[in-house]
Amino acid sequence: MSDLTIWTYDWVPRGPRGFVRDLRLRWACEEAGLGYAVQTVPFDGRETNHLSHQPFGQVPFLSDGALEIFESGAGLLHLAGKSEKLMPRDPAGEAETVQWVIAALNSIEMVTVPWWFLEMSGAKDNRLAGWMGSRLEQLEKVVGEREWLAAGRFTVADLLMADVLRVSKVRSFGDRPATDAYVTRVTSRPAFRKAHADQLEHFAAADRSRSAAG
Ligand SMILES: N[C@@H](CCC(=O)N[C@@H](CS)C(=O)NCC(=O)O)C(=O)O
Repeated sequence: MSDLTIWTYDWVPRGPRGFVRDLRLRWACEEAGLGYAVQTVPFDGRETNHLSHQPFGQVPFLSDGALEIFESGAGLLHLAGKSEKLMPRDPAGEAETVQWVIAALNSIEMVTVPWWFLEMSGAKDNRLAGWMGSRLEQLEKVVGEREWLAAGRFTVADLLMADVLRVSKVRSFGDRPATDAYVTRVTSRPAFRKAHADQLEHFAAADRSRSAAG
């Protein structure tokens, strides 16, 4: 019996389904064969209703017994500490994995998310396009030269980078065949497919109970 609980929203609109970041933690647990439960906080009133668990009112957060961790990257590193399947144990392999986890968050997602928000807001001239293009081009070179980001094997860094990159608007921004192949390779893993299907089912079940409640 595991003490791991992944916390997500009780419901979200259709748009973000399949992309809510609890999927990162589900996916890591599936890869590692770690048992976990999923529990929810209300989506309505999220700005204020669970700030003691996630100070920005967001999800996911992870609990492991009495320990609680917010930020999906921190949750992933916590899970990686439990399983060599997510991160090698030799110092060089571990350092490389952590480095690429931070790069996924702080060099790539730090650009893709604000770029995506501007796109979604209908900005005609997205002023982040140049920055976004150069980061994605640099990454294209990296994944053109290696199959996995760190330690010559799948790690939690690939899980996170692929999750950042698989967003459809990001995928359709420019032609980057090595990155396309990389994202396809990582998201073809059975653990991703299960985590993705489970998240979709979680929110479909939420729809059903909302309509049953009238
Ligand atoms: N940096 C945070 C970002 C979390 C995040 O953006 N969560 C989204 C769902 S994927 C959310 O809760 N959005 C609702 C909101 O911001 O009000 C992490 O990686 O955990």
